Amino acid sequence: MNKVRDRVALWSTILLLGLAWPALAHVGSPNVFFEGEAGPHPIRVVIRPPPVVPGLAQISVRVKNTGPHQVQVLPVKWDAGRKGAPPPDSATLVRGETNLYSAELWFMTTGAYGVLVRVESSAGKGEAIVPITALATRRLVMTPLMTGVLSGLGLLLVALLASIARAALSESLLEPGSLPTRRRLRGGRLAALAAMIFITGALYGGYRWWGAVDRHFVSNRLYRSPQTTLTLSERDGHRALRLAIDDPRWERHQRSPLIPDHGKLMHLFLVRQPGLDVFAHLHPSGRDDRLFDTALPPLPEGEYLTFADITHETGASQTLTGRVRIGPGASPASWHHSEISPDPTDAWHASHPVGTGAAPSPSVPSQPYQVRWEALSSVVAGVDLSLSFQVVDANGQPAPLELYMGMPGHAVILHEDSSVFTHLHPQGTASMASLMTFAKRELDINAVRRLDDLICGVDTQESRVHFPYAFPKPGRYRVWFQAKARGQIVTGAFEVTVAAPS
Ligand SMILES: [Cu+2]
Repeated sequence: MNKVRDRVALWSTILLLGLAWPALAHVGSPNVFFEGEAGPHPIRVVIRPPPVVPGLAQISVRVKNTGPHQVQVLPVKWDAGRKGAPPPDSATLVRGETNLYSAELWFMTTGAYGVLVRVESSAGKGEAIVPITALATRRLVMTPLMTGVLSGLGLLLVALLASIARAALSESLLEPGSLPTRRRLRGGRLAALAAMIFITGALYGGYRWWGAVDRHFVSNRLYRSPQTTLTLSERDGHRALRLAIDDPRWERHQRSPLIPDHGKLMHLFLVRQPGLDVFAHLHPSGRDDRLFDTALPPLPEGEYLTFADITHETGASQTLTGRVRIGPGASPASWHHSEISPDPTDAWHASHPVGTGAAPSPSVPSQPYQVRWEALSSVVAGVDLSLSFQVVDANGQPAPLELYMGMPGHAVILHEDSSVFTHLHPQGTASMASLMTFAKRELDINAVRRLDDLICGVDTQESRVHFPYAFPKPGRYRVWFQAKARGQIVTGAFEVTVAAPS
């Protein structure tokens, strides 16, 4: 039986080592969306990460001007650069389409990648880079069928091995046609027994080894959102929130210097449970590389889920998850802090609980501007969409937008059961710090300048902001949009029910 277990263990190991899901900074939303330019070509790129690493990612590139185009894609590992990358793959035109190209790309190891997209046509040529972080996030279990088949084969092998040992001693030296003596027969049985003892020992060794490999994978290689602990403290009437990254895995493996995204080391989102009715977007400052403090706005009491977006200097980005209870009155001063002034880009918003459609609760800070979400005819999981928002004033007139942290707008998407969390920009799902890190490393200076213009110089007179996205699974979602109009941060909360694909 141990042989069976060993075969099972061996195959599990092979499958397990091969199985690694590239994931994003985001929670439960692995696909990467990018909207930008490759030279004179406006493009929209979707990368569907492979189920295994090494594995094939599906890449689709829609070029929004007339072709024919030549589209090439190339994955560039953050520490290897373009010189360490294989030759680029050509994307092929999808049948029945005039400007949609698709390709498959190998991701050989986990870590931060930039996917170079090169587009050439009679209009000229240009490149864009799309960051993606490949990480192992799932552990495969073997199906009962596979277990049965491998167990049967394993048993057969054990029986064959024992019979070979028996035959070797009792029959191998016999003349053709003669019978083994009684002594040889007994020797054969002893050999079979010795072989069984040897196999049992070997299988037990394999079983122990497998257990160690599995534990190492689970505790070191399998990616989980690093856990954080949040504590509240009040001193002299100032409430402050401290986020501590106290995941032992962070200490061991994931610690690498952070870089600011939109000028902030951390973007911390708080969402009240279970109604997802109160939303805050705060910017803690780092006290050291695992403690982050921020002033707390006057949020109503309740249980809050927290999502903290950070970007590493490798270009990899992560979302750290946690929860915190905000009490009704004063909180004890649990850690020492002097007055922490709120960041001017911090904002919070309250709306009706998701699914109720009730009137906004009275704690809503009054806003001189309103956000409108352009209705979508139908929203189906996995279908590419453009989420479009507009900010209007009290008279319904478009409000001129200013850049809010270097962007015309930000969108945050959360599934009702909090299994999906995404922070979007008009350029897509990538953190802008990742995008700029890869662009500066891999693109020429003109392309970097162009990207910079694109990110910071979007025409905001229209007061409309679009985000590329596809909801990863069916269910009810809350979507927040944030922008800045005449110096005021404007937040709008919406909900959408996403249907299962038919
Ligand atoms: Cu932020």
